[in-house]
Order: sequence, then structure tokens, then C-alpha cells
Amino acid sequence: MNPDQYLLTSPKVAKLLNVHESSIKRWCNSGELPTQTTEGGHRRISWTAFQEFSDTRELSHPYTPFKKEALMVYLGHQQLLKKNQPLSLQETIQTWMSRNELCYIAPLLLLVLNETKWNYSYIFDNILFPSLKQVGQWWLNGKITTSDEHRISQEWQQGLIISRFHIHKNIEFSHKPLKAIVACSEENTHEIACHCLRLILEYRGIEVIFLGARVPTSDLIKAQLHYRTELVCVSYSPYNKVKDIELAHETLSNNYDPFRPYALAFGGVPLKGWNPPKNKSPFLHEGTFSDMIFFEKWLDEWHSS
Ligand code: B12
Repeated sequence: MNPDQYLLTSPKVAKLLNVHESSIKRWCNSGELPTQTTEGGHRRISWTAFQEFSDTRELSHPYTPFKKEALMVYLGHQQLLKKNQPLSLQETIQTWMSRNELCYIAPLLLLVLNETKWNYSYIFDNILFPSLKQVGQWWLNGKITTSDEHRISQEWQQGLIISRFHIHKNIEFSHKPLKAIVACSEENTHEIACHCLRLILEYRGIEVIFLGARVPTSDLIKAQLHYRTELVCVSYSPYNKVKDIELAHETLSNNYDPFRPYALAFGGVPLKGWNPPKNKSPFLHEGTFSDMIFFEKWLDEWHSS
């Protein structure tokens, strides 16, 4: 999208700059903020004029940190808010990652997560997951090195942690909050999905016992007994095999203590099409997920019941 051709109305500009509409009118009338007139005689401000004006006046707006990609982030953010595929964001992120401009990832996550709390799972499934899938592809094709892959995934992980501190600093847990264990399965070092789960759960006031990478199933059992959590969430990566899932499920079932009941959520790419053995679920409630959107729905149903 050419920023010269993308036109904003005065109220939109006022909202972006967090100023009164009368100030925009004044700036337009004095010529400080250049305008164009539509065929119908309405005043419009091009993105370029808006950005130059805000830069020279040092008036920041939510998209200021993204510099030359500010318009693409703005458009992607609008798509996200309307629950459309955030194609502009996906494209922009790819550009940043391929150019090693990783400093934009954390501010982007902070921006979208902060304003779309009702929709975390949509962001994780539609922004984080495809972006990192692309990184995996680049690594497979030899387009990036292992250390590039590590740097990029670190940046995403840190973005989630930073967002958690900014967004959740005001969350107060109730006197007796529900508790959940969040962990990667045995042999799984891919812990980014666990950071996503933590945000989804904490937003709902659920206290998270975060166990991170490579957690043996025996440790899950011990931790659930120790912390008496009502929920256990385990993340699997494409690296895990179906037999890993089956074994963990069987071990958890066999060690389930009905006096310490809990719900179980298994998730990750290898869970696609996998169902727990029929009539063998002792758990309070159980779900398997290959994405976060269904998990969030399941969680809200379980949480409200
Ligand atoms: C980043 C990354 C790493 C990082 C992880 C860093 C970290 N702190 O997490 C590092 C460098 C450590 C790493 C290591 C390895 N990796 Co790696 N890695 C990736 C990469 C690029 C992205 C993974 C990621 O974070 N995705 C983003 C998250 C959000 O996606 P996700 O975990 O799938 O979660 C989503 C859903 O699955 C679901 N979900 C996941 N868990 C859960 C849980 C619940 C409860 C719910 C509801 C939902 C849910 O929701 C999420 C949002 O949509 C992938 C590429 C890919 N295609 O996935 C390769 C990939 C997974 N890795 C791969 C490999 C081979 C490895 C290594 C073996 C490399 C090596 N030789 O050492 C090791 C594995 C070590 C181990 N024992 O696990 C392969 C696996 C292929 C295979 N089928 O075996 C992949 C696919 C790359 C490839 N194309 O070959 N990796």
C-alpha cells in the first residue's frame, strides 16, 4: 500500500494522535497538516502527510515505533480487530524477520495483545504460529542459519514475556484462584506455546504454575498433587511422536487421583486428529487441541461450568 494514496479522515487522525478534532481542523486550515479534497468535497489526510506531521511535531501514535512499516501495521491491526486474516501483519513480520529487523517484534506483540485481550488465541494462531512456521521452513531450506532461528524465536519469546509484564501487572488473583500447570511434554524444548497459554490463562485470573521445557510426565503428576491444580496443560511440538502422547496420556490416567481432580488439555501440531482412547478418561474434563482458538472456547465453557 502506497502511503501517499492511503487517506484518513480528520476524526481518524484525531483519534490516532489522541487530540481533539478541533485541533486537527485548525492544523488543516493553517496548512500545517496538508489535506486533499475528495470528489465529494470531503477533506482527507494522506498517511504520508499524517506521519510527517506527527514526526515533526513529535506527536506519537500507536504505530510510531514501526517507522516505515507503520501503515502496514496499522492496516494489519484493523484486519485483526475485524477478525479478518491479518495479512498485512503477516507480510510485514516476514519482511522484518528476513531483514533481521527483530526489534519490532516485541512492540508489535505488546500493541496487538494489549488492545485485543478478548482475542489472544486468534493472535497466536494467526500471527505467531504462521510466522514461526515460516522460520522453520527458511531453516529447512538453508535460507537462515540455526543461530538466526534461535535469535528470531528468542525475540518472539521475549515479546510474550514483556507483554505479560505490561498487560498483566494489574491482574489481581482472587483469594483462592483456580490453578493450572503449563508445561512442555517430555523431550520438548519448544516452549513458546506455553508462554501463549500462560497469557490466556492469567487473563482469566487463573494462576499458572509454569514448568517450561522438557517436563517428565512423572513431574507433572507430582506438581499437580503438590499445587493441587484444577487444570494441567501440556504442549507437544511436531518433534513429538503420537506414541509420546499415548504414553503420557496413559501414565496420567493411571496415576489420576479422584480426590485431587483436574481437567487435562493436550495441545500442539501432533494432536491434530488424535483423540484419547474411548472410555479411558478419568479426568474431570478433557480436551485435545491443535490450535489455541478451540482451547480458549473450551476453557471458557469449562471455567463457567
Ligand atoms: C523455534 C523453534 C525451535 C526453538 C524453540 C525455542 C523455544 N524457546 O521454544 C529451538 C531452537 C530450541 C528448537 C529446537 C529444536 N527443533 Co525446533 N522449531 C522451532 C520452530 C521454528 C518454531 C516453533 C514454535 O515456537 N512455533 C510457534 C508456536 C506458537 O507454535 P506451536 O508450538 O505449534 O503452538 C501452536 C499450536 O500447535 C498450538 N499448541 C501448541 N501447544 C499447545 C498446548 C495446548 C494445551 C494448546 C491448547 C494448544 C497448543 O497452539 C499454538 C498457537 O497456534 C519450528 C517450526 C515449525 N514448523 O513449527 C521448529 C521445529 C518444530 N523444530 C524442529 C526440530 C527438528 C528441532 C530440533 C530437533 C533441532 C535440533 N536438531 O536440535 C530441536 C528439538 C529439540 C527438542 N527436544 O524439542 C522441527 C520438527 C520436525 C519434526 N517433525 O520432527 C521443526 C518443525 C522445524 C522443521 N521444519 O524441521 N526449535
